[in-house]
Amino acid sequence: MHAILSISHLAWQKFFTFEVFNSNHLLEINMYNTAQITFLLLLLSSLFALYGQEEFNYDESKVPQYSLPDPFVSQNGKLIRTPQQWEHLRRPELVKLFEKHVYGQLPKDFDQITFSLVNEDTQAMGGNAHLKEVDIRVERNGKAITMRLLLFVPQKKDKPAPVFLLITHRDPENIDPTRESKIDFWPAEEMVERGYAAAAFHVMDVSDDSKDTFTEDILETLYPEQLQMEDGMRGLGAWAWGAMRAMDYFERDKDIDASKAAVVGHSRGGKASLWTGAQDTRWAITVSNDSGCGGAALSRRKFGETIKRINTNFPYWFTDNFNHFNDNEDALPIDQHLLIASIAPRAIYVASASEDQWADPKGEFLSLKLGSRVYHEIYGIPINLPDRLPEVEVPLHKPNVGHHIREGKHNLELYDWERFMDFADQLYQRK
Ligand code: GTR
Repeated sequence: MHAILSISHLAWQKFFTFEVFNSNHLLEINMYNTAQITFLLLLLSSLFALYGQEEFNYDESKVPQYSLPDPFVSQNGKLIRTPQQWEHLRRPELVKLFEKHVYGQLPKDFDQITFSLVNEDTQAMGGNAHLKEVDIRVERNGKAITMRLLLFVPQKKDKPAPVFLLITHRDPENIDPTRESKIDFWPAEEMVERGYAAAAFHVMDVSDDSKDTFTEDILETLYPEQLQMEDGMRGLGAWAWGAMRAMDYFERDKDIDASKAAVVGHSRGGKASLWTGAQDTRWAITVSNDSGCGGAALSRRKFGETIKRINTNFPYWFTDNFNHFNDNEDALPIDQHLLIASIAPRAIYVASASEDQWADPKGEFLSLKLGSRVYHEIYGIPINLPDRLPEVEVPLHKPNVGHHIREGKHNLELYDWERFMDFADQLYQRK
């Protein structure tokens, strides 16, 4: 390494040997060094490629041997067979394990919550929807934060309406209440057309998606003690907390059928939606889109993004304890199939994109297949997912368990939403 650094030092010195001819503004690079520079760049890029291959595997044959914790055996070795045992023993213990090692605690206590309708339009979307912009103000120990919930309720369909809530970290333009911007990332018009209320909130209202500012809002204001704890709440947990406050509102709005509410998230939002669904049994459907590492994908496969990489790049998403599993996945007492299992028997939908290998579509499907055994073996819901990864754009819609792989890149698109709505139609027996 030292040798490489010395070569590179020399080369950079030469690279920057310019001769400037002020008179005619010509800049001339010392060409006799180009051969050495080219050699050096080639050397460096092959070193980076080597490192890349080592750290991020995209080769199925290089997935390590692994064994996964069993959903049906409790921590003290008890066999889990009945819904009673699942709901009172295994599921709570799994949620606790995810709190301790992955996402951190999710404090649910506060002193007061108030909802204010700050803007509405009963003729939104050309009369098809009732727009409500609601400020949700939460107070604890004399301090308060406010998050904004955006909601379009269909006007021309039966009410109360089932609802899809999107947790979003992307440009707020994606959830434009004026609808001057209509982006397929949140196709509110299509949802309304199909009789669903479209709801969304931006994560920056509860915890900014930035390592420098994520503590502002709920962490410093409402739950500062969490920041001192190794298993304290961090960014993803705060976003799940936000989704739960949106649910608090749905339960009070007579236009919304809160018993038919789906929480949806893309990528980092998908990790948060899974955590929401595992924590909060009020959600009828939990949807994860391209959630990958720390979301639906099995960590032990080490395919695409790894725990070490995600903790390094996004140190504010997971609780501090998650760092213990950097390059140490086998030591985890859980894997992500058990997060999916924790959502059972409520419905779960996992969506992937064919070109999104970073998020490991196969690992996401395996996790869904293994986690969804709970529906079958504990609740007797006939779900037995195939061994093979389903074909691209051949959705698999079983009772309570949905899956598809969209053709294309890492994104949330109209195709994905249409499948989520098909699945909800089937679950709620709507046309
Ligand atoms: C990536 C990150 C993923 C995923 C994604 C996203 O950079 O590595 O885990 O969350 O961002 O949120 O789009």
